[in-house]
Amino acid sequence: MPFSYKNDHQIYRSDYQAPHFKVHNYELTITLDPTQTQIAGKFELQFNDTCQAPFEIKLHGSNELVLTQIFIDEKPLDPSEYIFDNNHLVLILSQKNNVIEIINTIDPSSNTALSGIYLSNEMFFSDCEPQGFRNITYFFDRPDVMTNYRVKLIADKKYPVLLSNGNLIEEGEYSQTAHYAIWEDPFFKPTYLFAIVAGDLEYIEDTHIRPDGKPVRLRVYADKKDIHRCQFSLDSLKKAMKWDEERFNLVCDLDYYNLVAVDDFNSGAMENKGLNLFNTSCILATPETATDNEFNFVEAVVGHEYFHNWTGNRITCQDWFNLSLKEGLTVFREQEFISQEQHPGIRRIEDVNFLRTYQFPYDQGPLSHAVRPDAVGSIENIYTTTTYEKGAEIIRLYQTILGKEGFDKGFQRYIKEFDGMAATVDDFYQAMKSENPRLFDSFPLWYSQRGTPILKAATHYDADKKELRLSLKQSLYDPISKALQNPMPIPVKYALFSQKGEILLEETFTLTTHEQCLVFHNIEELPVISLLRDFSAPVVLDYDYSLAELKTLIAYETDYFAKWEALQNLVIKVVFSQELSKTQMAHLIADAFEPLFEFAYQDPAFCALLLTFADDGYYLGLMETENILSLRHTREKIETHIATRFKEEWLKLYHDFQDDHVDSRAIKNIALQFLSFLPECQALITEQYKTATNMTDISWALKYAVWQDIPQKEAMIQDYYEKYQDYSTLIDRWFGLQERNPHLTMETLDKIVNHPGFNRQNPNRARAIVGAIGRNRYALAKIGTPLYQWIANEILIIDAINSVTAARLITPFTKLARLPNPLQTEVTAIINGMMKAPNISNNLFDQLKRILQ
Ligand code: 0A1
Ligand code: ZN
Repeated sequence: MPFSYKNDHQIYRSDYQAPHFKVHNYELTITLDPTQTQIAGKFELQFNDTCQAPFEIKLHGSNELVLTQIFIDEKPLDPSEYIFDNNHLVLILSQKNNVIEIINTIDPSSNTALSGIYLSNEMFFSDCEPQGFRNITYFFDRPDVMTNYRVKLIADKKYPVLLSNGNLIEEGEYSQTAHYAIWEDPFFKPTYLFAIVAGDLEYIEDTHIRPDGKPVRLRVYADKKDIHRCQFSLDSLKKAMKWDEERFNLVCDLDYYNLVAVDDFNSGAMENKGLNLFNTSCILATPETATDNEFNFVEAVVGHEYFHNWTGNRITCQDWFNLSLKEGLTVFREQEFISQEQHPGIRRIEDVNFLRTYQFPYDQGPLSHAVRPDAVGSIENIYTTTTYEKGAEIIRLYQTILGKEGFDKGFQRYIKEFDGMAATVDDFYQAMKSENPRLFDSFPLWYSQRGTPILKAATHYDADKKELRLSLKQSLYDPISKALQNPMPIPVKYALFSQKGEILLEETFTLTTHEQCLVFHNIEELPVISLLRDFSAPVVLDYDYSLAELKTLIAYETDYFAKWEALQNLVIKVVFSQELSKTQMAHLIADAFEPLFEFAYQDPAFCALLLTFADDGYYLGLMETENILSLRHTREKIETHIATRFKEEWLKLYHDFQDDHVDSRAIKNIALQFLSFLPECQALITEQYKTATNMTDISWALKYAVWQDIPQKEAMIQDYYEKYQDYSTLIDRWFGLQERNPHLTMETLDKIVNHPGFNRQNPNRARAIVGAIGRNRYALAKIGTPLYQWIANEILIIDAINSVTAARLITPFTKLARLPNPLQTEVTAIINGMMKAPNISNNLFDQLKRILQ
C-alpha cells in the first residue's frame, strides 16, 4: 500500500493500565443553549497511596470544547499551569487530594456527529457511548473510572422537560425565563452512561412494583406527535422488569426509570443509567404504523436496554476491548426474554439466520476480529455483529455446556463478585469456572480466536454389529493469517431417529479436541441423525445428509431449529446440485413443501418461517464465486413452480387466515408472496394494500408490488408516500424498498438524491437509503462500478457529517475479494480513492484499510 495515506493508528489491549486515582462526587451544572451551552464540572480526585508527587492526570477532551477556566481547590489556574496534548488536558498536581473544577462551553447546534450533547428537532439530547463525553467536557472518558453524579440542568422554559440519570432531587424556577432540575445518580457509573434530555416532550407513565413492594415510576417520553405510539414500549418495559426478577433475581435499583424517543440517533438505543434513549425506529409502535416484526423488535430493544442495567451498568467493562462482556451477555438475556414472551422457537431461528447471514461472512472477511480483540484502529468499529451476536452465542455455549442450573449459579456469582466494578470477559469466565469446575480450560479461546470453526461430521452404520459411528472433526483457520487455530469446546446436541421418525436418543457431546469418534451400540436399524440441534454452537456444520434423511427430519424433528434447518439444507442441497435441472430442483423442493400446508393450521407462525427462503446473501455466501444473476434465475424458477403447483393451497391459506392475529398475518403474507408470482393473482396485492388496517399487511403488499413490478406499483408507492410523509420511520421503509428493487438504475438514484426526503444528517435516513442500496446485490452486480462509485461518494459526504454512520455503510465493499474481475480491480481503485480523501475520519479509514489489507 502506498504511504500517502493519513497516519495509521492502533490501540492495543495490552496497553491497558488501571487508573491510579479515585474520583468522587462529580457535580455538573449544565446551562443549556443551542449554540453556547456551558458545562461546569467539579469533582474530588484522590490519588492512590502508591503514587508519588508530582501527580499527573490526563483528561480527555476534543476539538469541540472551548475552555473557560480551571480551578484547583477553588484557586484559578493560569494557562501556563496546564497543557494540551493531542486533545488531552494535562494537569500536574502537587497534592494527593484535590477538588478540580473545569468550566467550558460547547455548541450543540454544530454537533452533526450526534456524539456528546446535540440537537434533534430543536431539543437537547446526548449520546456518550463509547467516547462521547469528551465532546461535553474534560474528564476521564474511560469505562473503568466510575463516580457518583449530581447534575443540575438549567434551561429556558421553552424546554419544559429536563432529565438526567438517576432520581429527581429538586426542580424549580431559575429566572423569569429559565428553570432548573437536579438529578442525582446514587450508583457509580462511567461517563458513557451519562445522559441528559431537555425539550418539549410529552410522556405516558405507569408503575412497576418490586418484590419488596417498593414502586418504580416508569415513563416514556416522546414528541407530542409520537406519544400515542409509546404504550407498547411502556408495557414491554414492565414485562422486562418482571422477567429479570423472575429469571435472574435482578431487581430495578432506581425509583425513576425513563425511556425517551429521539429522531436523530446513531445506534438503535442506549442504556444510560435510568434514562434509556431510543431511536424512534426502536420504540414507537402501533398496529397502524408498525409491522408485527417491528413490534417484536421494539419489545426486544426495550428489554435489551433495561437488561443492561445489571449487565453493563452495575457491572461495566474494564476497557472497550471487553465490550462483549456487556453486549454479548445482554443480547443473550434479551434472546431468552423474547423466547419466553413470544414463540419459543422462532426467535432462535431468526437469531441463527441473522448470525449466518451477517456475522459468518463478516468473520470470514477482511474485517474479521476476535470477540475480544487485541488491537483496534477505532473503538467505534468494535460495535459489530461479532461483539454482539457471536458474543451472545458464547454466553449460550456456557449455558449449553453447563446446563441452566450451572449457568445460573455462575451468573449469580458473577453479579455478586463484580457488582459496582469494571470487569472483563475473563472475570466472567472465572465466575462460571468457580461454580462449575468442570468447565473446559480452553473455553476462553472462543473470545480470542477469530473466524468461524468448521465442524465436519461423518457417520457409518454397521448393520452386523448394530453399531453407529459418528466422527466429529473441528478446524478453524484464522481468516487473515490462514494459520490453523487451537481446538475449542464445541457442544453438539444431537438426536437419533428411527426410520419411522421415533426419537431413539437425545444427547449433548462436547468436542474439545480436533477430532473424536463416538460409537453407539444396540442400534437395531440404520438411524437418521440430527446434528447441532438448537444450533448448539456457532459453527459451520459440514455433514452430508441424504434427501431421504432430510425429509424424515422435516417431518419428525421436535427441535424447532433442527426442523427448520432440515428444510434449509434440503433447499441448499437441491439448488447447489450439479446434476439436477431447474425443473427437477423445483419439483423436489415443492415435494418438501407439500406436507407443510397441513402443518400451517397447527403452528402458523412457525410454518410461515419454514416456508420462507433465506435471503440471497445467505446463498451467495455458499457459492465459490458469487453469481446473483444465476441465483435469482434459479430462485424465480423454483418460486414460480411452487406458486403454480400449490395455487389452490396458497389461496386457501390466504383466505383462511384473514383474522386479526399476528400468526395469521405471518402465514397469510407468505401465501401472498407466492401468489404474487402469478399474474392472475396479483390483484390480491392491490386489494390487500387498499383494505388493510394494519401496517404489516400494507407493508408486505407494497413490497410484493415492487418485487414483482406489477402495473399498479407506481400508484401504490405514491399513495404510501402521501399517507405517511409525516412519519419519518415509515418513510425510511419507503426509501428502503430500493433494497430489493430489481429495476434500480443510476437514473433512479438521481431521483432519490433530489427527493425532498433525502437527508444525510439523519442516520436512519442515511441507512435507509445508502444502506439499502448497498444491500441490493442484484443491482450491484448488474450496474457494477458506477453504483459502487455512487455509494463511495455518498459515504464520503456522510463521513464529513457523521463518521460513525458512514463507517457502518461500507458493507458492499467488504465483499471485495469475492467480486469478479475487472469489477474487483475497479472497486479496489474506488476504495483507494476514498482513503485519499483529505478529511476522511479515523472510523472510516480504519475499515477501508482493513478491507485492502
Ligand atoms: N450500547 C448500545 C448501543 C450502542 C452502539 C454503538 C454505539 O457507539 C458506536 C453506542 C451505543 C446498546 O447495545 O444498546
Ligand atoms: Zn447493548
